[in-house]
Amino acid sequence: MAEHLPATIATSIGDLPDSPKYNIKAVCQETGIRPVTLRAWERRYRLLRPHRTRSNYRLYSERDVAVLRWLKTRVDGGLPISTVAGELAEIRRAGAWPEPVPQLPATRPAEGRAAPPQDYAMRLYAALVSHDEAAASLLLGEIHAQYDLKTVCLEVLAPCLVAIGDAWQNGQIRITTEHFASNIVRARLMTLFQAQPMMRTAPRILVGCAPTELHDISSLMLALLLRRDGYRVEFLGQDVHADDLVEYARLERPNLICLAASSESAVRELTRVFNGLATMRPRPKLGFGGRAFNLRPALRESTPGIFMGDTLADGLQKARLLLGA
Ligand code: B12
Repeated sequence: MAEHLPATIATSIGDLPDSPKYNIKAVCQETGIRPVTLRAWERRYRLLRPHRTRSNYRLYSERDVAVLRWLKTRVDGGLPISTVAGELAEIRRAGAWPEPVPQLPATRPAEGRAAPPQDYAMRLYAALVSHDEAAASLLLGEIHAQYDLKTVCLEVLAPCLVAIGDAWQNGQIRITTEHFASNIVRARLMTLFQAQPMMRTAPRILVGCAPTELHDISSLMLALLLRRDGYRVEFLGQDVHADDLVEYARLERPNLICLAASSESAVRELTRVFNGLATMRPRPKLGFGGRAFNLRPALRESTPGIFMGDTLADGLQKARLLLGA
């Protein structure tokens, strides 16, 4: 195919042209969906009705391709196609379209059976500590193609970061190496986060770090997984500004604000923000978690708001309980 399928981001899938243009081979190459899967999705869930040529070959429009990218991203995130098809039908019944998904660089699954996640964590660790960015990037692509997002975050990237932290603490790697490695992982997570479709009508969550807190990778993972679960998530990153966040929340009225803290001083700052937010009416749900609360469980009791759990998986579950699935 001489011409590449559209990589630009329209503001709505509905704005994209619906004229027949691309054959099934081109669409499958571009979206990474296998032809047999695409035909099955069409047949079972009536997701798309591509135009037909005189010889009965399917021809897809730019809009069809954008819908398929949206479906594939949600399915890759771990949702069953039946659920995603239901979501699409609901959005269309409301006369709307899903948010367009930016195109990620294509990743190809490795040949044969996937290695266990801990093997990937260690291979990624080796590539990162030797500053081999090309190898790390290839591995990250492979990992993403093999596992759902939750496994990627919790069973590959998190253990890899912990190993990096331990090596730094033991003097086996230098600070520069730790910074290099964590920035590569963070950049990848940010790309994945931005590639998740944003659900404008879903409950709204702000995720970030307490004032002074710089460890924002775990919050980014949480934001990514919550967005993958269909919530409307904004990621605020490191060191939120206490007074400004309170003002922003008064204007935007999120349903849940979730902040992380890894040290006791960050917990004190978090308490200050939450005391400010507690005067809001209606009051958003205020959630917290992070390393500090795991190292000193007594802090869970003395901090205002809701402890979201020891792990990011607990945090996801708690958000579902608080806001509904
Ligand atoms: C990358 C990194 C940094 C980067 C952060 C970059 C970034 N953008 O995030 C930088 C260089 C900025 C940094 C700085 C520092 N770091 Co640092 N860092 C790390 C490292 C290597 C990885 C952190 C990480 O992302 N881990 C992966 C995540 C997934 O793990 P986690 O945060 O523990 O999260 C788990 C739980 O805590 C929980 N969780 C976390 N957040 C949330 C939120 C919610 C809502 C919920 C429910 C659960 C939850 O879920 C996860 C498990 O599922 C760790 C090593 C480690 N063991 O983690 C050290 C580590 C955290 N850092 C450490 C230290 C000491 C520091 C510094 C003080 C160093 C210094 N002297 O300057 C500063 C502090 C800066 C600050 N003001 O915050 C120590 C902390 C020791 C301690 N007593 O707690 C560690 C453990 C390294 C070590 N082995 O000693 N660091």
